Amino acid sequence: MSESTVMALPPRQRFPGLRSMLGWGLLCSGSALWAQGYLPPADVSVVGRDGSIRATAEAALMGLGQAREPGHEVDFKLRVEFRCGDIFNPRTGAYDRVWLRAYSNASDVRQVGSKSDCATWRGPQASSGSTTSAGVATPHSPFAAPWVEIWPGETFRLQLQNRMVSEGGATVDDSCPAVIDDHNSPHCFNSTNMHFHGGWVSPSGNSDNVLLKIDPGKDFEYEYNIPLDHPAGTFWYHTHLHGSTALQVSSGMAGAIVIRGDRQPRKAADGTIGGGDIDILTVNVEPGTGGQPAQLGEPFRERLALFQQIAYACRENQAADGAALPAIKRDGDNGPWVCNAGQGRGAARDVGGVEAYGDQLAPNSWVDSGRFTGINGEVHTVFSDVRAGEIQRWRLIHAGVRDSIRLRIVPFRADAKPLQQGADGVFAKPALGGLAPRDFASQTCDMDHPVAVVSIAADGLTRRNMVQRTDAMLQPGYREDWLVAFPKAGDYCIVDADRLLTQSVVTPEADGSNVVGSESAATLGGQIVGYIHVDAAGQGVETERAAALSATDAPRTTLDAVVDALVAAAEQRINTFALRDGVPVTDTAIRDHVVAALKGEGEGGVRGAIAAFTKHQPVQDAEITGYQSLGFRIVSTGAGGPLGAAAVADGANTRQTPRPAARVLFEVGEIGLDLASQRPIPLHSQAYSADRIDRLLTLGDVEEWEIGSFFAGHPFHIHVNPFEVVEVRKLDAATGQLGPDLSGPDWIFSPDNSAELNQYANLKGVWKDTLFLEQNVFARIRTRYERYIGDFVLHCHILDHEDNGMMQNVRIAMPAGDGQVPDVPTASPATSYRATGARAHRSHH
Ligand SMILES: [Cu+2]
Repeated sequence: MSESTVMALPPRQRFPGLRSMLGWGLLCSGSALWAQGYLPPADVSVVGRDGSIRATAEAALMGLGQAREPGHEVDFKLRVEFRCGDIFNPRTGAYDRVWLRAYSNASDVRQVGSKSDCATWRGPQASSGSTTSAGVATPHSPFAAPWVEIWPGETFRLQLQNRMVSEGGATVDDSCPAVIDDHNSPHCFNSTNMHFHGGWVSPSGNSDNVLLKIDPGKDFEYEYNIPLDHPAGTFWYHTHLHGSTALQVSSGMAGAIVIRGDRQPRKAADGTIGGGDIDILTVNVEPGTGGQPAQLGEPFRERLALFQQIAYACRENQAADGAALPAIKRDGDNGPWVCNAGQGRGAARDVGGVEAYGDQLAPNSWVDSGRFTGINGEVHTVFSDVRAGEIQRWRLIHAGVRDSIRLRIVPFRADAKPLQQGADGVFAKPALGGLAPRDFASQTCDMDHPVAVVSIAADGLTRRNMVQRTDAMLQPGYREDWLVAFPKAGDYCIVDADRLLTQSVVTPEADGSNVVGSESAATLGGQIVGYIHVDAAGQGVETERAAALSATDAPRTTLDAVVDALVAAAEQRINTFALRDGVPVTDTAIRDHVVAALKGEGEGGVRGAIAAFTKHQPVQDAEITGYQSLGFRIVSTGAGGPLGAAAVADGANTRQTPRPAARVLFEVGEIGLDLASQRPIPLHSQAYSADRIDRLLTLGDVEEWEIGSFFAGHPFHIHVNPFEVVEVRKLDAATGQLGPDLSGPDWIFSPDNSAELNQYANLKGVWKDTLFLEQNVFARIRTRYERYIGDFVLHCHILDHEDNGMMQNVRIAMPAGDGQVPDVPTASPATSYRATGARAHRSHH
């Protein structure tokens, strides 16, 4: 045995009491402390190990934060069915009735059997209003799926029961023809399947296999084996059947998967320290002295925010001549979508639904709708159970379809009316009172004084360095983990701040016709998406921290406050127990390394460095075995005119709408090089075919990909193996030159437009599974094809683009003895941008 072997912390189960014996924090198997001090997000239900959904107060009793032995199963039955419910409408201050495809706990009793019953249902409205007080769950909107918690080494067994049946109980789906002549036209709205987004699990068989189709009336049992070396972090699950993905996700069919971990950092043979779970540092170790201090030794309290765009619409009774579906009801000719609340004698209550692509899930549809991005199945959720000076971990998941979110937390304006808390402890949701959403936000929220937050993870994977920021640009599929400490008690807005259309998934139209109300053609956003009510600080460290953060003279930064807290945790909780020649000794090398890195005294000198808690090490040049390129584009066939106009017809090729003469195609291909102009051009670009393997990759290879977008912005997402962002550059359309690398640590603001931010800042070296590509942006990413073989997909995470064909089949195959993989029919020989001179092209910069 080498002289300085530092052992990982032995599993607690085999050495009971070891941790407390060595002073590594409080071991507590009793439930009372957990319940008192560590509430899981009060906003969602939780799937426990035995598969039951627990109300959130109960969930606190289930021992969150305690390691479990490998080999356990989280066994859960999830039903997909139409559900009746209510969604808050801030324009009216009332709730709109909806009938949506939704996930629900299979043990729940169905309350409403049909859409017509839903109209008259005296439903859960009274209790669906808030997700707030004291961790007591309210029976809330069903339009967010339960939060699943897993530990590495566990099996997540998920029985999916497809109970999406038509009004009479029939399993026949009239959107699902017996013979599907065009797989890239949305179809089969009542068929479904499941995807474990970001999970490093097998894509085959009963695991994360999105090529399966689960038809109405059928059950299927998924089995996800979470490997022991799976990173801990924030992941999610959602439906992923090509043809109905956007429609179902936009009905709320998405939920969070939180993988927990308590692994100590370890030293690899090459001396690299890594592989720890940041969770062991996100713990309160500094005692308070009374009041309601954070409980010693307990994890920072967590909040989960699953952002959704539920694009429900109510329709007129009669379809116009030639139209398959009646028009969407709206306020005036171009106002927001409306639903009749059915107040007054004889008035029929409208029931909203998500039933079409052409007018409901298209490039301009979300902005056109005037609907509001919701959180955890609700619109304008009020978060409470936050104290000033308390550090909380916020897990953010963009589970929406049709909008980007520039997320920012800002305080209420001094002259704004505070949130009103009812006798039941529930905060009332303010109504807009006739104001446009942007005007309401600017009258309520102090947009110019954002709360600084510290980002510790992107797409569930812990960053190498914590980053303090005020904004996160969340694109569909993205996740962010934040450590948040509010400087003062009071009310705060969660806003979607101003952002440029070009940075967004909303495709601009030249005349601005795809924006309504107070939105301008240049920018979107400026709206409230939720609220936070912050209570006074607890005693001790919380009071001190809040005072330091809110000091008028030289306030402390959030990053400094977080570094202090994590250093204190590291000093208590990083293992210093080692065996040297079989003899227990104290070895502080790893602890000292972690503390120095946090303080900015380690290699690189970056304050807040946490690379010891990352799984993925940077891909070195020498590792690279090959290259791939990928380009997204939207094209119009026939006399469709320029691409900008063509995009208007996006999604119109549904069963509801006669197919236009000029077909819009959503394609993925490679990046070629135009030799004359020396510019990147689309190569071998085509829409999805289920029968074609577009990329044949070899297990064990390490490749660099060049990925870009030739028209509109698209979030690139690939299943199974995440990728490292190496660089991001924008092509100057005028000169054909690539601009500077945008992925460095600098925010780059345009001097004349405050809405412009660089959404790629601080992404260099970050591992992700989804990366938004603005039009003409080209990124280099690197990835290792590790452990898993099988067929899976990559696609644009604007999910109606995916349904329309912006997807490829990928196969990772086992190499034969000669190192080659067996032949399969592939799209084309790979003659890529890189292979034809892209390196030279790049090297000009
Ligand atoms: Cu796209």
